[in-house]
Amino acid sequence: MTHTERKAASCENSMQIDRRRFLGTTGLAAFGVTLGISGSGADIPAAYAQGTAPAAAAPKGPQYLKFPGKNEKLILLGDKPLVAETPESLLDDDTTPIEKFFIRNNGQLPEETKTPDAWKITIDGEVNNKIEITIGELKSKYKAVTRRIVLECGGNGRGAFSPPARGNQWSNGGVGCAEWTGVPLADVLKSAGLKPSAKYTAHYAADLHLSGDATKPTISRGVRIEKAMDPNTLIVWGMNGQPLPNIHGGPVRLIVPGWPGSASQKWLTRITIRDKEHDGPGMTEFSYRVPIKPMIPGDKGDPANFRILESMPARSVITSPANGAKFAAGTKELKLRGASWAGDLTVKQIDVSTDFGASWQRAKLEKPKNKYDWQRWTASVKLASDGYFEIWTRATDSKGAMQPHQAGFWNPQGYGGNAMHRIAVLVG
Ligand SMILES: Nc1nc2c(c(=O)[nH]1)N[C@H]1C(S)=C(S)[C@@H](COP(=O)(O)O)O[C@H]1N2
Ligand SMILES: [Mo]
Repeated sequence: MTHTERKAASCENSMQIDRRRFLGTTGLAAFGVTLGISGSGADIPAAYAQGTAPAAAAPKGPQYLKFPGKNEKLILLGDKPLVAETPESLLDDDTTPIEKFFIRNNGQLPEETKTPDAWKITIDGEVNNKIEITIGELKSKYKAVTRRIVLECGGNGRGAFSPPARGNQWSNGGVGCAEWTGVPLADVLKSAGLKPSAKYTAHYAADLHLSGDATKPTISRGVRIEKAMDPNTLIVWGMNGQPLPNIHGGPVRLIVPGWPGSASQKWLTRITIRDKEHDGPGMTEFSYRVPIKPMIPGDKGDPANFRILESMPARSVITSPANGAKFAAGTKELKLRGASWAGDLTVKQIDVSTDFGASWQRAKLEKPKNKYDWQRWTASVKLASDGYFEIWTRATDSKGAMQPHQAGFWNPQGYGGNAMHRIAVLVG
C-alpha cells in the first residue's frame, strides 16, 4: 500500500466507527439533530446517513445520576447496582472533585459507619503474623502519603466494541484522578511478614451481594504479590483532603494504580495472602480477562485462551470543549484541553486531528505530578471555515503503543477497549 492509499484506507475505516459512541445523544441534541438510534446497535444508523430518521424513533437520551453530593451531569449507567460515569468534559479539573468522580458498584452499598477510626482490617494467609488493625492505628503507626492517582474501571471504553460486549456501556468516563491519602500496602505487609509462599492477594469487603443474600460473596479480586508490594499501591482513607466518602469505599479502600479499578477494593475488611492466583468472584472465566490470541468478534470464546488484565491501555480524552459545543461564525481557532494516562506506563505523545485522522498535530503534554497521576495536555487547532468538525485525540504510551481508531481485540466482557476519543463541534 502506498502512503496515500493507507491514509485513505484508515480514513474509510474510521468512518465506520459507531457514531453513537463519540457523538452521543447529548452532542447531537446540542445541534438540534434528531436521530433514529433505536438502542444498542453499534453501526452508524442508516437513518443518520440518509437523513430519514422517523421522529417516533427519537432517542430517549442519557439518564442522569441523582445522588447526594454528586454532580447532576454524571450519567447513570445502572441503578442496581449503582453505576455512573463522568462525561469527558467533566474531567477538566487537574484533580477530579469528588462530586464529579465516577461510581462503580457491583453489590449493595454498605451503611455508612459512624466510627471510621474503629473500622478493622485483617491481614492473614501466607504471613508470619496475622494482623488486625483499625484505621486509627493505621494512621498512628504508619507514615501516611498523599498521591494523585488515576482510578479507571477495567471496562472503560467498552461502549465502543462492536458487537456490544456484556456489561456497563462506558464511554471514556469510567475514570477519575484524585488525591488519595493512606499508607503503602507494602508497609503493612512487611509488618505481617510475607512467607516465601506468598504469591497473590485476595481482597474482601463489607458490601453485600446485589441480591442482598449475605451468604453470597460480592466481588473479590486480587493482584500478584509484586503489585501489592509496589510502593504506589495504597490503603487509603482520604480522598481530595476529605475522609473517603462511603460511595467511594469509605472509610477505607485499596488503590491499585494503573490496573483495572476492580482490584481497588472498597470498604476493605480483609486481605488474605495466597500461595496461588485468587479465584474469588471477578477473577475467573471472562471476568477482567482478555484473550491471549485475537478472537472472532461476537464469539463465545474459551476461558483457557484468556489472561488476567493487569496494566490498562493508553487513553486520551478531550475535556474542553465539550462534545456538541457550538462556536460563533468566523471562529478560526479552538483551544483544546485534555487528560491522558497509560496504566503502568506514562504517555509520551498526544496527537489531535480535525479532519477525521487525515492529518495530525501534536499537543503540548504535561508531566505527571507523581507516578500514576494522569497527564494533562493542551493544543490549539486552526479551522479553515465554519461548519461541522470532529476533533479526535489519541495517546501514545512510553513503549510506543498508540490508541487505535476502533476498539479492537474484541472479548466477551469488553476489556481493553481504547479507541480514540472524538467530539463534534459546530462553528457558525
Ligand atoms: N467492595 C467493592 N469494591 C469495589 C467494587 C465493588 O463493587 N465492591 N467495584 C470495583 C470496581 S469494578 C471499580 S471500577 C472501582 C470503582 O470505584 P469508585 O466507585 O470509587 O469510582 O471500585 C472497585 N472496588
Ligand atoms: Mo470496574
